[in-house]
Amino acid sequence: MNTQELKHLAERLMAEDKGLLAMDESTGTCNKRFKALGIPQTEEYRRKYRQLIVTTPHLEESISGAILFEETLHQQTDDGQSFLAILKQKDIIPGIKVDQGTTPLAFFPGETITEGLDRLTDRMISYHQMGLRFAKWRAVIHIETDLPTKTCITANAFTLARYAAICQEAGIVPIVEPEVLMDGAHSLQTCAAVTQDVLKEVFSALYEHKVSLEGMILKPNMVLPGLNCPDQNSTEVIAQQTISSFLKVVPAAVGGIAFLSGGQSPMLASERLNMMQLRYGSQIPWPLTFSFSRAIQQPAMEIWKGDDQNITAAQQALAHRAACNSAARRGEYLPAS
Ligand code: 5MM
Repeated sequence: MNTQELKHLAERLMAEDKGLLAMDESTGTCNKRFKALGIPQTEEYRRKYRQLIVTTPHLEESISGAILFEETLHQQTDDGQSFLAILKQKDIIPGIKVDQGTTPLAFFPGETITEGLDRLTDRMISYHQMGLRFAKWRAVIHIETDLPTKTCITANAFTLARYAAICQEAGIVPIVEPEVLMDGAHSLQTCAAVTQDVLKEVFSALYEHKVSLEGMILKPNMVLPGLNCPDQNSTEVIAQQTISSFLKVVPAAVGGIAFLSGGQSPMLASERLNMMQLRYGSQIPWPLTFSFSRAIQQPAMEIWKGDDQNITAAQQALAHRAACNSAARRGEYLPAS
């Protein structure tokens, strides 16, 4: 493992004013989003959609890296350019989602474990040869009565750490994504407690597995009340609780923190990141940015709807949300824009 090279890569991914674009929806997730908008759920339409994204003008001004799904790696534009080549021309670092999704955790109803460690070393070596320089693995934690269990948290922390070590051995920066879901009626305080418990276990496992913290990026949820919680807290409180939670449990050496949006509206996700930068930007030890999927892509997908005539307008919407999040990273986002 070349720790200096990994650190340098993490620094490039966390470059000032920029963030990450998650465009790594698995086929099932992408098709679900297409179905809701009446877009045909075929490989060709997924290719057209990803072509729209990678050819968006000015995307590189706000985006330092793009997380891809396996299917996209081998796809090309209508005129035969590979998506990977287009991203590299724009100086957007290509990354890859390497987990293979979640499956029920045996004996723990309602909880899941993420799969994908089998032959991961070989896959990493070939991804590196293709020019991919970072990867992503998502673990999912549900909050319900009596959930999450310690067993679920520990099992997911272990697999995240195994994945991260395998990445670094192959010269790939791991994005470590333990997502505490927003689903449910739990309070902000519950989300804060669970998020801290999860991150404590994750960093303990990363330490045990000798993962270089400088050469990794954490992709966490913001600390939020559940979607059905009657008390929806203000942006100020969410920013304060999120930052104070991370200050307790995320080591200062970590290469960066890049939030997932998790189902927040695009505007709220930008507003909350903006507030964190505005109030706490000078006090936090890590670069703090975004790694959104829905909160960047959703408006563009809704405009596109699978129709070529809508490509330009959809690309403008995509570039706009990316620019809004870049502004939020600087603490300069204008709410409701
Ligand atoms: C939580 O999902 C990740 C971030 O996306 P949001 O900003 O929309 O929350 C996202 O990268 C996710 O991991 C990928 O879309 C892959 O998800 P699936 O469910 O397809 O494996």
